[in-house]
Amino acid sequence: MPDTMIPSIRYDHIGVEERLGAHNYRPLDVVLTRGQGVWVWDVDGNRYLDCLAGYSAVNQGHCHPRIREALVEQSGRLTLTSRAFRNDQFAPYLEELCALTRSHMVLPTNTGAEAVETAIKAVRKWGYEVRGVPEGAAEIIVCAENFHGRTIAVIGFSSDAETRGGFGPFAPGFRVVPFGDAAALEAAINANTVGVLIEPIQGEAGVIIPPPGYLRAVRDLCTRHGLTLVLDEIQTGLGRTGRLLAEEHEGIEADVTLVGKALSGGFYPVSAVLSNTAVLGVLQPGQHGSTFGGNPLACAVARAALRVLVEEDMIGNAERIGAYLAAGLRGIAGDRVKDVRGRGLMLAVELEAEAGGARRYCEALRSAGLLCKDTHGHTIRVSPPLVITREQADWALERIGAVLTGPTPDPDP
Ligand code: IF1
Repeated sequence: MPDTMIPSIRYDHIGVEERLGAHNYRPLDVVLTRGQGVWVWDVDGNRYLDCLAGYSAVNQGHCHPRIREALVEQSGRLTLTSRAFRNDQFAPYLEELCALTRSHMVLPTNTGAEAVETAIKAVRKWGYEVRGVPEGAAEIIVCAENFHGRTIAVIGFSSDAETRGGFGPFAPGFRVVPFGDAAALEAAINANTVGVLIEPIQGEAGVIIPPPGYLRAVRDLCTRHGLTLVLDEIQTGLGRTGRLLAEEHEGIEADVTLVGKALSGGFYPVSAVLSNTAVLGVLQPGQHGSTFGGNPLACAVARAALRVLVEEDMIGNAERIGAYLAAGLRGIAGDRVKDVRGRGLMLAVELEAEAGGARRYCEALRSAGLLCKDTHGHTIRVSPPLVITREQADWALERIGAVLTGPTPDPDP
């Protein structure tokens, strides 16, 4: 038994983390030590079904053996060259990613926010050089309740006080319109507008699906006005909603698509800016870059992450089990559930305000063996790895139903 398991000399993980770690999160008091597929185990040997999957970064399941093998193999050969030189993983990665996503060009990045920032730079530059917008006047339309990351430019157009409070001043050049309202978006278009940046489904806002036809209307508006449509698929992409990209539900194609999270297989930060038009073509040598972007280790991991996603039919499974799980959640009796939303395995259960807040139910779910995350006070995300089986979904539904129909849990201590 590892020494951290012997009570007499038990390591104080939580105490040390609280003392030495910045408090920019309030995690559940569970200390995880192992993960496999949909399951994770804490240091006391308790097993949990992971219903967050690293905010969709672990779509392929924890420690997927084929992705791990790619990481281990590449880590013994070549990990970082910088883009000052070329490496033998980059071109195959570009070919495979472009073929899968029908893209014409890729700019490799590392985190989601970095991909968003890179897209903002490229779309602005495209606006000046191709669309003829006066330098420095470019505007990008974004939606209220968006979440695109935590960098200064990105939080500057957030409408969430917790995300932006105390971090100003912010970058100009963004115009916020209500999500789901194509008329409001059209009214915001002017001579300086260069693009639109939106999530196909708003994740952090509580898995908000736009009205039918909205994304198609936004696509048509961008085409008609010659604007670049950037879809942030960092959370919705790579199988989460039961399609490779969430845009497929609406039968549209973005001009620029952002992917991240599950591109990593949950092993190593990888993101990418994909372009179906000349937008990325405006970037010339020396005008943009990053130390780790396109490194051979990231490429090897991402190639394996994409391969298993497709070869093991995780996307189809997300569609099938997501529909099954959503039906089961909608079947939960009692008066606490206000709404069940989602597509594929990007699901959310919104509770009535009278239920007392989602956090306390996440605490109770942890005691029942499920790890979920609350968002915006009253909503519980349900987004397990895409490898979840029907039996595991039944196991989860049984426990979610018991918690949501049982006695009101005590508030978080
Ligand atoms: C946190 C949220 C989810 C994203 C979309 C870009 C990014 C994210 C649609 C930036 C990242 C993460 C960040 C993490 C929690 C999580 C999150 F709650 F913050 F909003 F998933 F919904 N676009 N989302 O969802 O990607 O730079 O993090 O790699 O910041 O608390 P990143």
